[in-house]
Amino acid sequence: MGETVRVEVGGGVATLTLNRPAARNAINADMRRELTAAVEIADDPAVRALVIRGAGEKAFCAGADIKEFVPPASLVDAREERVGWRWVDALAACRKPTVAAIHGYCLGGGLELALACDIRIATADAVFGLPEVRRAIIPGAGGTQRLPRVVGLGPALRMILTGEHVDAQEAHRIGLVSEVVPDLDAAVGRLAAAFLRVGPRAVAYAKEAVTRGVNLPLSEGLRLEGELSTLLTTTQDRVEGAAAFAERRDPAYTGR
Ligand code: DAK
Repeated sequence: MGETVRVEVGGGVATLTLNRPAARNAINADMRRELTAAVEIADDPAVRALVIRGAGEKAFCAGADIKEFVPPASLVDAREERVGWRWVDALAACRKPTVAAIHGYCLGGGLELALACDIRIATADAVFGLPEVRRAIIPGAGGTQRLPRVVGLGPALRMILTGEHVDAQEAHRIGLVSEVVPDLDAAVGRLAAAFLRVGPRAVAYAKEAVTRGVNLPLSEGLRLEGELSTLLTTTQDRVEGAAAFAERRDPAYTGR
């Protein structure tokens, strides 16, 4: 892969590292292009989970590269830029578990990226915000839609309308991150180990049931859950899971 995004695959986990530390990993046009390609690594059957991190000590990601904002965009350029951010939705639609492992600044498009992941964990130095209105724009990569769905309307509106930062403790309190950890590597390792223990198809269906279901009326969500749940009763992995339990051994899942 290129220079602005490092991609490493090992032990069933693909790690994407945003790699412009001198610019606080701000997302420029090159990085948008590289992220578009990089998220496709999740399609590799050897990859069971995707982890996103930021290079350097200061930031996960400080958002879109503000230095590329001038001059005012033509409608054509604006549309092109929008297309350049489609990887965020591709990431959100990924069938495998995705984790944003956050340290330092996580702002604007960087927080939107994290919101497109299933799980957000952070170190105590992490700082979160959607400062777009301070730049006279609004969050445009899902922030106005995903943040309220994660933390609720009140805390989301406060963050979006003021552009103010929240620290890791507050982010944890409002449910923006599920865990504040002393050691990001160790915490990522624990999550990765958990993802390697579960049935790959089951985890994909569980994710689908939750992420699609949350936007449906309850009765339709329950129907979706029922259908996916029924489908899983037809798999070899289900038989393997039961056999492994009876034989007191680890299951060897194949995704079939
Ligand atoms: N863009 C470009 N450069 C950035 C940057 C950014 N977002 N953030 C930091 N840098 C650069 C700084 O300019 C500086 O570069 P040099 O001067 O050394 O060349 C270097 O990184 C270090 O920054 P600081 O000196 O400011 O470092 P500090 O540690 O003191 O402060 C900071 C770090 C992250 C708090 C501060 O740099 C900051 O406030 N940065 C801006 C954060 C921000 O406002 N982010 C939101 C941008 S708006 C779209 C979808 C999404 C978006 C747009 C369109 N479409 C679908 C169309 C997203 C928009 C956004 O994210």
